[in-house]
Amino acid sequence: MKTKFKQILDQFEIKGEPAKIEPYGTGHINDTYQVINSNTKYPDYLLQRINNQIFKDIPGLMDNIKRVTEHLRNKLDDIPGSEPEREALSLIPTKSGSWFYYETNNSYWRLYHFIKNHRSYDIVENPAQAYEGGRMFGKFIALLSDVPGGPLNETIPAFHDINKRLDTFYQTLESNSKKRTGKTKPEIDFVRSHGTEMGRILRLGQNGKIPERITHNDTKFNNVLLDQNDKGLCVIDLDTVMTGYVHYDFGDSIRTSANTAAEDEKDLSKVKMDINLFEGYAKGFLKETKNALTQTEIDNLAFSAKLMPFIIGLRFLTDYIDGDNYFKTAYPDHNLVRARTQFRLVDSAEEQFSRMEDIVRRICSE
Ligand code: ADP
Ligand code: GN1
Ligand code: MG
Repeated sequence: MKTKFKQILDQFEIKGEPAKIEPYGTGHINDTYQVINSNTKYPDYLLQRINNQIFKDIPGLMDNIKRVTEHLRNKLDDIPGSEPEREALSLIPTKSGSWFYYETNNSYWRLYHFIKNHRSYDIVENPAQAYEGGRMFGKFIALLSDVPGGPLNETIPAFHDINKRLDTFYQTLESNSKKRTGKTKPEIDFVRSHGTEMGRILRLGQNGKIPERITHNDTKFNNVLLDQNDKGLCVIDLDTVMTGYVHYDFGDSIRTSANTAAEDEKDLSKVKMDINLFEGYAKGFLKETKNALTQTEIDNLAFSAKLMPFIIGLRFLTDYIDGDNYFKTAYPDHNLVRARTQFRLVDSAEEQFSRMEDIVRRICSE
């Protein structure tokens, strides 16, 4: 193992001896590594270099994660049959008692227990998996409805604020500093023609028609781990847990849980909102949340399946035009490909909108 990683791991209260470290997962934001223990009786670990270009207040972010994981563990302790150590992330403290290690070269590191024997999917294969994802993200909101100690820190200001996202997009377009708009006319037109409609959830929130809740805000399907039987195990990637609307979590999940193709599928004929996957996800999510949600929240869930692919497509497109400064990319047009996929999903959700509304209504009346 490289001396650099040895030195970092040595800062944490780990058990056993790290034998191997490998890059891990397909996240777009942090640098993630699996740390294998030389002694199988001790845990493996998940080391992350937190992206401090994106997250400006790392102590505040880590304080959120500490509060949220502690609260989840306390709640799970009271649920018979739960395994709090596998069903909630657990941070390993540093030897000096902090939840992260600041390295002098402007790097912030954290360490979790690695949750063994999990499955993680970038594409959902069947409605039963979608159901489990929905159940897990729904339960996450339910369990976090009473986190003590006041509001969480806002780790990315205005994260899902559509007006701010549109403003940033138009400014980026205006400056066009990387001269990258040549191939994007259809996508720019798509933003222009859909932007106003997408303000609905934010307006409802600003007018006090829907409540703020603690939400996850990044409910991509690979941010929930399943077990070896495809049952929901643990919600991960807690960097964006903060105040939001339930629609952000429901819609962001649908864009991956009900998509028949990968988020960056180039062949748009494969990209579709699958109504059976939608139904599976909605059943799981609403099983855990429907008693707590208001009628207005429920009435707008189907709409969020259009909003979130739109917002995230808009962010991919903005990042493409801006020169790929935010999301990790594997090739030059990657963000543009992702944006096209998301906008295709918006269209597909639009085509099936009344069926989605019917499904939500039916589930809530059962
Ligand atoms: P990013 O913000 O870059 O998406 P994540 O926190 O989602 O980073 O982590 C990246 C990947 O690492 C996840 O998609 C998952 O596969 C894996 N992962 C994260 N935390 C754990 C954990 N505690 N145990 C096992 N795997 C994990
Ligand atoms: C990022 O961190 P990751 O890869 O799970 C992003 C989400 C996007 C997603 C698109 C903090 O999620 O908002 O929806 O990529 N996270 C952040 O795949 O911006
Ligand atoms: Mg992730």
